[in-house]
Amino acid sequence: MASPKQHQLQYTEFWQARTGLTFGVERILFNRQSAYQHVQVLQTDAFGRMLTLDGLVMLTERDEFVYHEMISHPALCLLPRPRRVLIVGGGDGGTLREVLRYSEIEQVDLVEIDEVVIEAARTCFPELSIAFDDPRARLHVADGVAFVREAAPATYDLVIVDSTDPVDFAEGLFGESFYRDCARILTDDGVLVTQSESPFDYTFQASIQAAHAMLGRIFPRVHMYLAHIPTYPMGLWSFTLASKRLHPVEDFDPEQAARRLAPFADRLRYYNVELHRAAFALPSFVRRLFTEAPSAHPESLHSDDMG
Ligand code: AG3
Repeated sequence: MASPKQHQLQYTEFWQARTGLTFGVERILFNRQSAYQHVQVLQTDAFGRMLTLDGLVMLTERDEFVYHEMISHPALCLLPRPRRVLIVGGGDGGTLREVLRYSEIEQVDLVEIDEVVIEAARTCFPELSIAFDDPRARLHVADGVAFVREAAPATYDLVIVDSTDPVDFAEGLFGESFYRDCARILTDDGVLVTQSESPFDYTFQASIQAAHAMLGRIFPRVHMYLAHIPTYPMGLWSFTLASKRLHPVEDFDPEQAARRLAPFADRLRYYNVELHRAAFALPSFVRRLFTEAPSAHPESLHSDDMG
């Protein structure tokens, strides 16, 4: 009898002590300890190539489109005349690729702290890193917190924070002084979008609430929206859109958005005009994160209590 195919290598991102998502690994394509983090690219059996930073899944070939489309297009279709964009993080190039799809975008500054991430993308993800070669893209290998502190006021229509989880050196990208600098460098209609982890994950609920409260002290409008990302913890992911004036649903003009998307709509695989509204409709447990006090982790879910 033929023996079942066995993987010699597996990779697990642990979400909690012993719970996580495991990938079959065919080969290790890139493996480097940078000054900031452990950067790996793995060839997986089911999700294509996968980029990880310090053991956390950043993207896979198979589902990166969800994250990169959703961190970019809702804001770009909301804004009446987006011209200049700042991406903080995003050294893989995926967010940059989405922003540059719009011919009206004149300049995109991308500030990535870790040049090894850029090198991994150039080596293993040419379909993402090709965006770096666009003449409208300006790549800065620098600390995003310092970059926004030093940038001139009212420079950008959109700031996108495409960061890893709020740990270690990335923590500053989830802090109030950083958000204040983002508000300062945005134009009067400006919008800030950040990736904001999974609302399903107890460990991140408190940081989601804290970030929401901080942003609410700085921006008149703060809204969360959701997308399904199979390879991130819990598979349900959130983004936060903070805006100086525009309401992401009430001020959204579907006809303007459809016109804007028309030249490349057939290349998008997640975002569309109907989905825009749907993404801002939140499940009740997520809505309550913003109306109720942070709760302790429900200990009754712990396996020891199950007998
Ligand atoms: N940045 C957000 C990744 C967060 C994932 N967290 C996790 N796996 N625990 C992705 C960068 C893609 N441009």
